[in-house]
Amino acid sequence: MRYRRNSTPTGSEITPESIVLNRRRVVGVLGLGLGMATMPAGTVLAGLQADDTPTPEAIVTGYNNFYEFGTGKFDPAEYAHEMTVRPWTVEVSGEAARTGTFALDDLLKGLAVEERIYRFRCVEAWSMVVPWQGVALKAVLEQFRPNGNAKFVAFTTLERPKEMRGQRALFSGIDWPYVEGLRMDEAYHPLAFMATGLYGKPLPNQNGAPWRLVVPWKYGFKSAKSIVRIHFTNRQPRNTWNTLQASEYGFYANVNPSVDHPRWSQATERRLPSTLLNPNRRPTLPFNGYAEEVASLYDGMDLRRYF
Ligand SMILES: Nc1nc2c(c(=O)[nH]1)N[C@H]1C(S)=C(S)[C@@H](COP(=O)(O)O)O[C@H]1N2
Ligand SMILES: [Mo]
Repeated sequence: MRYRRNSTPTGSEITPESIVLNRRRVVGVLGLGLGMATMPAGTVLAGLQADDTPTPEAIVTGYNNFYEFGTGKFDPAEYAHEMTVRPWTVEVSGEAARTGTFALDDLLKGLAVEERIYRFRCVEAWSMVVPWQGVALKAVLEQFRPNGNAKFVAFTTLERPKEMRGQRALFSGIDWPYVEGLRMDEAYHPLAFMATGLYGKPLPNQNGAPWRLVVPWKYGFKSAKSIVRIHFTNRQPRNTWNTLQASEYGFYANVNPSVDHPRWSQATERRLPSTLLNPNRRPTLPFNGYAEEVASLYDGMDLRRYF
């Protein structure tokens, strides 16, 4: 695996000193047995707090939301192997110069693979820290040369009921396929990411193989999995959770501890592993700890309204 040197932003440029000092511990937890000197130059640790350590791999790959395979947290790990991920093609459409159907391998060719250790906060108030590998979302999207009418970009998940038992279920309530979207400037932000792996291995199916969005300052539902379509558009696209329950889930969905979900508080979160006896509760941070990097994207917006 190649890591990009001098990538912007690098961990040392945009992380607090405590995190840089904490690298040895992060590496140790990853079990790589490497000293700080061998930490890949491209590893981005932005937004990590001093007590953030990667969530054990068994939890990251065993406790999932991927409704295409069922609504239970353990359904994806049990059933996602039924999805075929090779070969994988991606349809690109809308306001861009280069549109059409592409093999995923061709889209990834030549892009620098980076490691990003990100906080991940589900709207259900649990959280993890995940060591992802993948490519900057901007590097992916630039290849299509979006034009001036591209104000938003929508991402669509695979729809294949034969391999996705949750899409065969009548009670999910979801209008398949799963769609998420970002404003173009959000999509071009250096922290926006397309993951192709985690813990140094190809992305497991239950985590959204072969590639999935990772937008660390937003609630987890924005990070759509197993993407087969990218659409550039002038208008804010529909997004699945907003369609399902507009009073509970917005389009922006920036992590915001001061705006509660109608049915629970967002002020705190349970960091996995979390149990009844030890909930491992911690305060939720504005923009999930990435405010310094991303808050300016929302200058002039009422963040209580644009939930
Ligand atoms: N296609 C698709 N993408 C999805 C989901 C889903 O149900 N279907 N769930 C979302 C939610 S709510 C969360 S919290 C994350 C979970 O990602 P993980 O299982 O890799 O932790 O995936 C998001 N992406
Ligand atoms: Mo979520």
